[in-house]
Amino acid sequence: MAEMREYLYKILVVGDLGTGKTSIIRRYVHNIFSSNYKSTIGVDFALKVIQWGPDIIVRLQLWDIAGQERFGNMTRVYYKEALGAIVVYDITRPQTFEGVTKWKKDIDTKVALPEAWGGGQIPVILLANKTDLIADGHGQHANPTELDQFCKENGFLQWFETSAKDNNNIEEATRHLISSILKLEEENADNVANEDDTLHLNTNNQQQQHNGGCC
Ligand code: G3D
Ligand code: MG
Repeated sequence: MAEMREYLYKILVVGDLGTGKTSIIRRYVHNIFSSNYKSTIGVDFALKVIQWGPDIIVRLQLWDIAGQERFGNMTRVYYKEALGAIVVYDITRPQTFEGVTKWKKDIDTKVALPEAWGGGQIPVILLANKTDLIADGHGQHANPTELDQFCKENGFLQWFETSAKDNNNIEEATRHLISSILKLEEENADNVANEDDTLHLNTNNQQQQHNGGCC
């Protein structure tokens, strides 16, 4: 039987205030959507444990900004050791799309892949959130050609339309991000100094969810 491998990945979730970052994380980790969630100032993180095939377990630590979005950037400490990121905008508020390039620049200037992986930009996906509101006449679907081009020019791995409310596409988007990190992991498996991607975090505040069962 193949040896079990476990990976812990820190993933940042950024984007302008009110775009749905916290709702996406809550939907993905706890499978709930609540419109009365009140955010606190600071940083929250949630852990999702994923059985990725028969011999790989991925522990995804999702970092959520709580309140500091209004400054438009985060400190280097927040970005430290992240291996992937999710940038969210709200399709009903075009100005939040303007924030997307700013957040991507913030990521690219403050964090890079581990030296052992050759450095370079961490994989980032783009989420066009709140698509459930299109049916109510708010916002519109993305133009795939335009958004493909935007992703290419700005170094995004891929874009996805999502709805935290309807639980649409969040799982798929996250799988895409994880598989790109795992690919890097495999490509660099022979490189030593892999301690770089091991996180040494205070786990006291972690909310842990094992695929449905609460612990
Ligand atoms: P943030 O963490 O990026 O600041 P939140 O954003 O997750 O707090 O969401 C901001 C508001 O948008 C919340 O509404 C939340 O319920 C709503 N929202 C988030 N995602 C979706 C979605 O996919 N569809 C719809 N319709 N609403 C969404 P309130 O009213 O609590 O401010
Ligand atoms: Mg929030």
